[in-house]
Amino acid sequence: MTKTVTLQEFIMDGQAAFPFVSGQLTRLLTDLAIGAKIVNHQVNRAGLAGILGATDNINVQDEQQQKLDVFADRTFQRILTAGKSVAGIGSEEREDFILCGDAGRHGKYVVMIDPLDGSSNIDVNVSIGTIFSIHKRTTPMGEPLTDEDFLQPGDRQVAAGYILYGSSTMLVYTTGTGVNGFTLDPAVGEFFLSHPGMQFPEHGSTYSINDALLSRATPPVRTFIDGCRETSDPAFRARYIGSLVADFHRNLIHGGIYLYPSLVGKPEGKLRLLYECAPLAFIAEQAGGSAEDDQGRIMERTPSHLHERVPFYVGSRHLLHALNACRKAPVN
Ligand code: P6P
Repeated sequence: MTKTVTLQEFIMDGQAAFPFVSGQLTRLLTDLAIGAKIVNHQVNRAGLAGILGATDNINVQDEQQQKLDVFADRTFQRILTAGKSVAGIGSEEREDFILCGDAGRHGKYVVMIDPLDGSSNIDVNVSIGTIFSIHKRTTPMGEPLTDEDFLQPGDRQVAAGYILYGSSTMLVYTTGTGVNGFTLDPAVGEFFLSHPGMQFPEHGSTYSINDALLSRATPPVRTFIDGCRETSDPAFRARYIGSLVADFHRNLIHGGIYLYPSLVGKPEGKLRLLYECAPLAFIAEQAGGSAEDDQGRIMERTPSHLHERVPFYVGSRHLLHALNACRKAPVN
């Protein structure tokens, strides 16, 4: 039986390939895995620990903050700050970025995080996730962080990943040399390499969109969805969990496309560029897929502010091509 590789061993092997690195990225990835284990423990016992449900707070997204949202946000902040690799964190749950350590003067990296995406599903026991994106700071070490450290295009990400708290808990990430998935063995508290070299299948036949939005979507998106519904391919199916990480992960494994489109009255759509779309776009492209908004590659977008929203179409390359063909078709 081949030895199973732990996440820690995999990260350390990755560092060994770059002998002159400081080890701060290794520490950062390790800290994210620790945060994942702590959040996972609480998510798995939420119904018992009296931490289901919402707080009285409305977050910066104008969404009811769930108790587990707050727990996850504080957990990752505490661990990443203690790790000293991170100068600052931009979180979905917070208006402004937070400085880690001595006013963010030290720490080589900044982290964008959606601590618990899909948290409205917690009370009904549907899979939820954490999404993270890692950039090198642009301001010199020793100087205070500015917004510019966070408002970087996806192409400049050093690493990106997600944790899926599902039937099993997985951590999937890339540092730009492919995508690898690790499954948590709760008996030993370790993530083990379970999905090496993840790639979208050549052909996908799943489309994920909130059907209730379609009447407000643009004609190309409506034409594309009509095509998915009317195709002669019996394998085509609609799957929409309403939890981005879960929908993305299923499509990564089985092939498919997830769409959160621009809408009449809401041209920017719903999903956030910095800590949802850009990290998942990095993973998608590293796994042989595509990730776009209505103008092109998400990875080329330079954010204008921390909580910028963009339309998001991500998944199997051939399905994004089919969507783009609908954009070019004459509108009758
Ligand atoms: P809707 C959860 O709030 C989220 O950000 C994603 O996880 C999910 O895919 C989407 O919004 C669901 O949005 O409008 O379909 O409920």
